[in-house]
Amino acid sequence: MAIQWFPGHMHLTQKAIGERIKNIDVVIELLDARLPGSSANPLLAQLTAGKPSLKVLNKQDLADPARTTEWLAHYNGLPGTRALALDASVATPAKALVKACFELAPNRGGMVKPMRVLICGIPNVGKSTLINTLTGKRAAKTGDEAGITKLEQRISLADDFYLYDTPGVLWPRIIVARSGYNLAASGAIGRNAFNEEEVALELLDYLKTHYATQLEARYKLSAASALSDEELLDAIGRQRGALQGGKRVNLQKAAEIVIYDFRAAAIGRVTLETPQEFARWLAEGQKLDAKRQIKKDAIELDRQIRFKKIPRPPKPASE
Ligand SMILES: Nc1nc2c(ncn2[C@@H]2O[C@H](COP(=O)(O)OP(=O)(O)OP(=O)(O)O)[C@@H](O)[C@H]2O)c(=O)[nH]1
Ligand SMILES: [Mg+2]
Repeated sequence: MAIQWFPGHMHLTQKAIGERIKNIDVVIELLDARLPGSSANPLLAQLTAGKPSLKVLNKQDLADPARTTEWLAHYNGLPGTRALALDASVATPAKALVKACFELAPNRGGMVKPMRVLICGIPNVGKSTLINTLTGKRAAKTGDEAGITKLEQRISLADDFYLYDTPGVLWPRIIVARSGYNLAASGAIGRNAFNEEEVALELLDYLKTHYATQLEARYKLSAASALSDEELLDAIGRQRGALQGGKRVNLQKAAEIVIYDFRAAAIGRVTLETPQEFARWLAEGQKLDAKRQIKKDAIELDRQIRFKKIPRPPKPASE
């Protein structure tokens, strides 16, 4: 089943960003380097259109370095887009962002025209951590769970440099099914909004194809790619002692282990999508969504006709 998560505070944040953006000089959108395509919020792109912006592939310490290079090349090749990769908790590279902001908005700076930077992105991607690293203080609350920041917060980096921390936002309908799974695996979706077993099976399906060696090493398996996803989850549960009633594998426990290990990079540095894969998934998602919309419109038209709200349209003339 497709994963969706859009609690009330996200709706409010979306509105708040729409208001705030008028007085913002640079937008920093944090992406998760393990799922850059899936973690890019299409709503934010609309809300922040026209503002100088910087994409930061965060958590690069957990991602596959070769794929991070590919994603950076992809984004830096797009018109008007600049991207760099970071580990939000490491100070020196994070400070490069300050310089990048002045390059993007060179007319800002000084007490009369302070630099105003909005930091946005999906839940749990590291926005507040980045702000704390930049300020060198625990100015913003952080935590390893989606939805820690609930309200916008302004933090001064200097007298003429403000950072706005925002609550993580997703979008009302995730049309790429794989994005839903990848977002859940990364920790961007509230823990009650997805089924761990389903997410772990999807994760294993990808890992056995693209990161089989790492998977086999972590769980002492052989020929992981020859196993079905279910067999793989079962074998991992057995290997890790996630058993119930003596011999049966506790699949829920096994799924939690797989997700936990992925989040901690215990399976290795893994990235769940390449620019080409994501472009394909997006095109498929859009096609399915268009079909779904046509069906929905037809049902709505039929409903209106049945309740005699509008006349039935004439049949097309036969040739
Ligand atoms: N390994 C690693 N962990 C990170 C990085 N950046 C943040 N984290 C961790 O990710 C978790 C979420 O960080 P936050 O800064 O609270 O994320 P946020 O984007 O503010 O989240 P919300 O406020 O819930 O939207 C914390 O456990 C951080 O320690 C990074 O670059 N690498
Ligand atoms: Mg936060």
